[in-house]
Amino acid sequence: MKNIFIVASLFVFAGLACKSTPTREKAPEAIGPVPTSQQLAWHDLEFYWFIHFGPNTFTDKEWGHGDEPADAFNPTALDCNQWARIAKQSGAKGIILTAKHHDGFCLWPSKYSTHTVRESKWMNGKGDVVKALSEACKANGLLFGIYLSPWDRNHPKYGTPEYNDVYVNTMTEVVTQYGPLFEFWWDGANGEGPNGKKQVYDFHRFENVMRELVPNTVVFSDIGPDIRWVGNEKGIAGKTNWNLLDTAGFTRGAGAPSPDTLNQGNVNGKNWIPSESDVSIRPGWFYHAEEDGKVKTPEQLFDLYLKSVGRGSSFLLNIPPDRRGLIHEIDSAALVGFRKYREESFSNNLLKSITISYTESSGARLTKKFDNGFDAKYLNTGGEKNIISVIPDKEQTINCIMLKEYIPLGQSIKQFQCLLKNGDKTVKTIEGTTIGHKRLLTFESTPVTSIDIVIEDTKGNGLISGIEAYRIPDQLVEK
Ligand code: FUL
Repeated sequence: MKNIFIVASLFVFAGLACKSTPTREKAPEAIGPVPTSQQLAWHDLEFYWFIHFGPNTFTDKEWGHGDEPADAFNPTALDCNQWARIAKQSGAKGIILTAKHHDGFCLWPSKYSTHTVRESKWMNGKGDVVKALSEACKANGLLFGIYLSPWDRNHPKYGTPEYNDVYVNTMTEVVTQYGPLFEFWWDGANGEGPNGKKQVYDFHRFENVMRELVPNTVVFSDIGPDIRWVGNEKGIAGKTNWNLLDTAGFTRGAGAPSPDTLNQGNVNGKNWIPSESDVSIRPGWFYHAEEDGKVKTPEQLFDLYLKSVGRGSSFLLNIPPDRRGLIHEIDSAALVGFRKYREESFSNNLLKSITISYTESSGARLTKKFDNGFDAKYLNTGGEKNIISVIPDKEQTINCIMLKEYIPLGQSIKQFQCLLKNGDKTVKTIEGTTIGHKRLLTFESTPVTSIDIVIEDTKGNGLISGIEAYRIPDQLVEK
């Protein structure tokens, strides 16, 4: 009896094993470097502000010399809550403030400098812009970040080894007093100090201090460690944009890889260092009244959004407060328009009720139905040359496709096509290279009954984790 039971169990077990083996999906493996949890959270922010504010605002300079009197800094109606309110309304997720620019003036009363808000007449020397903005961000549900220029044209120690101590001390002050910080910005500009000397920065030490004090803060510089510069100040990422970068043999500033490499990343790069696309809403980084007529339009801002976020990068948009210490009305109107365009464009996903069929990693052709848009974690296609057919329940006229790749397991898609079909006919073919965090492709409005996404070339898995389509206002289609 016992033996019969054992034999019967074996049959059942063998039967189960046979049944499941041929169709079993292979769990995908990570391909190459993967993001840290902090980097992943940062990818999701997509759009946040830069604020350049300081003596330059009042002296009409872009690069102050460091010898401006502290009293030059004198906003008449500074209101960090107004900045944060407008940032929030614009849909930004955070603000990075120039706590110190190249002129060395500290927007907080640093113990390690004599060129600070404390030495100015503003609020009788009792003001602290860094504190005020960090509090305003918290109150408005925004993240806060700090730019602290290593180049300092004021500090007497600049150009000597002791300046590295000064930098570490000021960095320690801001990260411990005004956190939590989502991002910290190391500018690559490196010129001479007031003593005519150039500094040899101890970035190795700076990095260790950051990691020790604030391990959750992502650190930006031309070459990371966490986020890289996009290689231009126009806010434009490469159409091919790898989140990977080789940094061995390179240094920050002049020793960084070429702007082209920073723009596109390295296909087989050894480190996960995604790009951030920075640009100012005006020609300058600081406010200049004569640029009031040159504020970017909502259309231009939307175009930059497509060329940064839509290429898997992030959009760091600088909004410089004026001499009152307020965001100018013209800038805030442009931001309202930009927000409206994003809402109008992306609030109605036209691929809500869809059927998707694709070949999964075991080789089986699967069909899945979605009633409220594609919401699977990813399609485990196994990375073979694969056709993912997306069929909406009725014909849809679209001019924008949004794709996402499952980046927690790395970035692997090198080339893809979207075939827009009507009936059996392919009416339009859209070519693309990388996808990464997000890829927005825009084109002339086209009625479609299905879309074939063809993964042409990948380094491995090619895990698609987002598929949406939209009809955006025609004038916003990327030029
Ligand atoms: C550059 C600086 O020299 C500019 O003044 C500005 O701060 C920009 C964001 O980075 O390197």
